Amino acid sequence: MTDASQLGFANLPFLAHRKSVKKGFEFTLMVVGESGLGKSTLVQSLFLTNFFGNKNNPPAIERISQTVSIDATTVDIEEKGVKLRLTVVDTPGFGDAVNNTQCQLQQGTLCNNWQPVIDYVNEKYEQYLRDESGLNRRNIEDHRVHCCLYFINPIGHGLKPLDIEFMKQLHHLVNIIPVIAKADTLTAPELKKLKLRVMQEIRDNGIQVYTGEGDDDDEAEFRELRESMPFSIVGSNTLLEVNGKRVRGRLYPWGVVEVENKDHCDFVKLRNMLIRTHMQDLKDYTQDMHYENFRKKKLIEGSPGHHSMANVVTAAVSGGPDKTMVAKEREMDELRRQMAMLQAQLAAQQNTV
Ligand SMILES: Nc1nc2c(ncn2[C@@H]2O[C@H](COP(=O)(O)OP(=O)(O)OP(=O)(O)O)[C@@H](O)[C@H]2O)c(=O)[nH]1
Ligand SMILES: [Mg+2]
Repeated sequence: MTDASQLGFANLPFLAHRKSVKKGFEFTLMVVGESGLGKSTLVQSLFLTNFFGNKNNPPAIERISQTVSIDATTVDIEEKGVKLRLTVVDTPGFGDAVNNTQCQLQQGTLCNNWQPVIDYVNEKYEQYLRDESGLNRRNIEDHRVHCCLYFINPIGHGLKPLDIEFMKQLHHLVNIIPVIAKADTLTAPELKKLKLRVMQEIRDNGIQVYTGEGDDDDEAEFRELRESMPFSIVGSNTLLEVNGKRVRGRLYPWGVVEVENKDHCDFVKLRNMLIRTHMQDLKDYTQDMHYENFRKKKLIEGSPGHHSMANVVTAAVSGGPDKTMVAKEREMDELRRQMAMLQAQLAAQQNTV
């Protein structure tokens, strides 16, 4: 059992492997969404709660200013000798309604707010791919984004066109978990209604959010995840006194909304899910689906017959007879990649002899 001040990642089954224990593991979380929805506040809430064992040393309250660039913060956490390197990537929120309208009017299309985010995710895949085919393959640092929290405006009565477009641009690239921002501004029935509406819109628009695969063993956990989605979030960088205890929360005339109270919002549920129950699954899905797609695309782009390959792909898509050609090209690419890796390994061995 873990006590409240521990994250519980030391008990993850995959850590039974001695190597993982020694080396530790890496996890990167990204926050995206409209400006002013509390992304930076949540990042701070994540880093400042007793989550990281610093409950006896609460930091001074700081005013959070608007985020203007993509900003990654990394913390090393150790629990029972197991190391976790957690990185949280904060991104600038996209514009307010006025700016977006102007943008649509000027360009006849929605602003391309997602490009820096997409570039960031791709850059990390690119870096991993380079390292993977390099000589120092054993010590690769994994900076890939394993999970993206997508913030939804609580007063929007559902998804905005920009949310839909943004998520569509991202869902094949990274695991998306939608969250309702500033949940303290809604009543319980309003929140319930909004949650249902958002999930319906996500389904209607063919957006694939992360729900985990789920097998018999962890069925209950996956069910809980699906039922809680989109998670309701309250963030705060203020410590308040409630019943003699110092808690992170937001003060209202009628009382305090506590970030870490399960009856007030889903913050703790989300945190447990990310760090304890679904971290490995999020990492696996990133590796097996998102990164693998990226790698294949790169192989096709990088192959000598890229242009003829593009024609082959087009022919195959349009129902032409060359589907086997595409498969053969892919096989060849894979062989080329494996050859390159073997050569790199051989070279590394020769260097160490
Ligand atoms: N009511 C309420 N207010 C919040 C919550 N989280 C943040 N805020 C407030 O919302 C304002 C904006 O918060 P930020 O964390 O800067 O928002 P952001 O999403 O990072 O904004 P950008 O950096 O512009 O993208 C601040 O005044 C916060 O105190 C919340 O859960 N509930
Ligand atoms: Mg911010």
